[in-house]
Amino acid sequence: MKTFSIAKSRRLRSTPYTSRIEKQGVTAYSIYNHMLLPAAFGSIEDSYNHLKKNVQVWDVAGERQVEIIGNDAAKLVQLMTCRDLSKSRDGRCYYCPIIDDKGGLINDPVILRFNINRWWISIADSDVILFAKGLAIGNKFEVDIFEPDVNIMAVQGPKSFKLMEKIFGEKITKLKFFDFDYFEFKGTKHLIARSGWSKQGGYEVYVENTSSGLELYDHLFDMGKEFDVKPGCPNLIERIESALLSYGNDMDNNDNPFECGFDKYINLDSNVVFLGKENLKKIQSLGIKRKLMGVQIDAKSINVSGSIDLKDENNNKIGELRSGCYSPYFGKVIGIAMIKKPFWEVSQTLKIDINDQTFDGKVCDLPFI
Ligand code: THG
Repeated sequence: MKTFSIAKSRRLRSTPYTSRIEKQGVTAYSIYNHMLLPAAFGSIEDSYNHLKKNVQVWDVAGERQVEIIGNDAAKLVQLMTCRDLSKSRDGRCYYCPIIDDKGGLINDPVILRFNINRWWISIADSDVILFAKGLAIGNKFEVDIFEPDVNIMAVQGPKSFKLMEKIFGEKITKLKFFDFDYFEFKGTKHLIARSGWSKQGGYEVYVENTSSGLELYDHLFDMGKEFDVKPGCPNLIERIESALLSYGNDMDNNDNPFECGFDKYINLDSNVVFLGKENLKKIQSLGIKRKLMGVQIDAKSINVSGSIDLKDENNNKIGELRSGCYSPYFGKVIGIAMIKKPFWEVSQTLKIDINDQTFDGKVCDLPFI
């Protein structure tokens, strides 16, 4: 098989950690917000087993920040999301679907509130900054919108708590899930949140001071030897088992937040103003015709690029698989699929062709575990 490499350029951005992870054995990249996002360090299954037991440091600088400051900052942030942020508070993160006027998903970021006039939108892979600027211009909002030089480093896994305590002291273990605060490392304050794109626990360091951040990166590996620290990255198997959705893979602008199971982040009853509200009300009253569900397939491997049709026994298409992997936990392939009504019922049987072979599967709830 021919192998290809990614041609780097200014348009395809490196991160401050790239030279380090290349020395540490990164074997695959994905591209996220026009930036390199490591996708593998050797075997994804080995990394998955390691992540569930130990601690890893991840270069997730591709999770870019869109900073919004100014007197209309709160108005603009609220205009973009169907989640009611009127009772949000400073120092907290909020997972929020961003939608357009039709109710189509634009992104599913984590939104950080510093104060009512300063927010960061920590984005998944789409150009939210352009959408935000368009809305601000059209509405003549008094805001500044820009991408600050912030490069997130995630520390994930059950031993992340001990490792971070060793460096930042006991105070960091008191940080609640989705809260953030500043913690000092050798005289430099770093914004740290208890969050991350795994369900194994951990932190995200929003590095603004790059040289101190790189020193911290190296220090994590020095101090982490006793916890078997390794470089890692968002892990396909772990994130599918945990049903952490990936924008662009599991859902995109053609899907609405009800179809994606975001019901608890949709507030149609409060009087907050956001784009697409009337259309979401319409969608809610008509009822959705498809939704994201889990599937389990009696196969030992799968490679999803694009999407793969799911069929019933009469070969009618009942949905499409959008992400999938072999799960060591279940001993079979699991995946995230958009399934048509009425086939979305748990235990609905299905067929799928993988590498010219047909396999049986069934629909199940998300998350798998
Ligand atoms: N961290 C930060 N930015 C990000 C991501 C991140 N931007 C891109 C991408 N990931 C956005 N997508 C998600 C998806 C899920 C979660 C976070 C970001 C997540 N969900 C929890 C869950 O589903 O259980 C918690 C949700 C909640 O309680 O509100 O953590 O990972 N900085």
